[in-house]
Amino acid sequence: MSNELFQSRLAIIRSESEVLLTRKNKKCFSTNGIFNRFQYPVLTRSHIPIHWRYDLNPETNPYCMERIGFNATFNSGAVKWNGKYLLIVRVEANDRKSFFAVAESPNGVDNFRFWERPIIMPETEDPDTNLYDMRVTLHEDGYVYGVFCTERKDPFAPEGDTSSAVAAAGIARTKDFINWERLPDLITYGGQQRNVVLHPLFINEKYAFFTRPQDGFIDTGKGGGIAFGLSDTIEHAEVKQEKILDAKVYHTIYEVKNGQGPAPIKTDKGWLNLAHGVRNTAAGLRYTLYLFMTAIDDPTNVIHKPAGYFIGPLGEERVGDVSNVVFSNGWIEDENGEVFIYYASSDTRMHVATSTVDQLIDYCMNSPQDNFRSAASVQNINELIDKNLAFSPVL
Ligand code: BGC
Ligand code: BMA
Repeated sequence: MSNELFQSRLAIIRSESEVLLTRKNKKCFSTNGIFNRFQYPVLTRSHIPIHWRYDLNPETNPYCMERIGFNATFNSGAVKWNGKYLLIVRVEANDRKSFFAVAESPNGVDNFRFWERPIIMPETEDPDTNLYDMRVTLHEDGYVYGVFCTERKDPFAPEGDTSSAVAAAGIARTKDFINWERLPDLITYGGQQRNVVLHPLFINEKYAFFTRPQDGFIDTGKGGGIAFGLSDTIEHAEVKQEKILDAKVYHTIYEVKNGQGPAPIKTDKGWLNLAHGVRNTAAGLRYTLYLFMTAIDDPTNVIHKPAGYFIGPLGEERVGDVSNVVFSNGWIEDENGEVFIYYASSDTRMHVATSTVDQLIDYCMNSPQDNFRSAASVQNINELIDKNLAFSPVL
């Protein structure tokens, strides 16, 4: 086997990768004026480093073939760290296993590059089958925490059922995003847990978690809704009581289930919360993102909640491994008040949308709320029309 094939293939693979990794992203015009989308996704499976995929020795890989294939880069935690924008990406290989890896950008919108290796996340005594959807929290105790979903096969699944699983919240902490200390999984009493998020502050001197209790792995059952609860310690985290702060509701975008996105952003008007809501359709589940605000002195008291979704899957975002999904578990508030909202589309790729704290507050405080009936929605529209006609009768 000639070395030429290897060398020429590798040269093409390297130059195409460099073009992708250094491509500038462009902010798109925003008709809604609430946030701006960008022209390109910020991360795709083609961003995965070449040395994770190919054996680079022509002797042992004469055809220059991929030895390990990757399927998707999605649902990423986000944090600004030493002036760089970091995503803690859910990477999924062709074998369907997810793991975490850090990708870094100088400006938050393009030039994201993965660090040298994926994160080596320590296991507990009961090893995880799959890990995903990390929320990063810079806690006032001085640590950076990653809270994520850990999934294991349901030990009580009937014989032949190879799908039923148990989802729980895994907890790990770090000071450099390379070395992680794994702590015991969160104990709760409301069934299964996905979408658990650590609040950045001590509340009543305790660690505080957003949770999402549900009866089964897929079915929320009697549970469901974004909940909140306190734990005495983080080393053996246990939430004895979960209080629902944002329930699922019939005929809304969060009818079937919902969950907190990233840790909330503190503002002088209250906490900004980003969440996902799920409804069922004949074509399967549809995931959209919504925003709401809670009182500054009580993160469980919802004070503003615009009707409907904030970001829904649009155009190419609608298609992927799990189509018709947008999901977010990471955002970054910059020093100048700009907010980078990182969202994945259809369990396939990562995007960014930008806005500002002021715009997001304005959106939350001045958009009408859902009053849960068609007639009430029409009333919201008519109130806006009346206001506009009074202001400018010649419309
Ligand atoms: C998948 C998740 C999904 C969950 C519920 C898991 O096995 O990895 O992406 O959210 O199932 O459908
Ligand atoms: C889940 C989430 C995500 C995923 C979504 C759609 O319940 O936890 O991991 O994006 O389903 O498949």
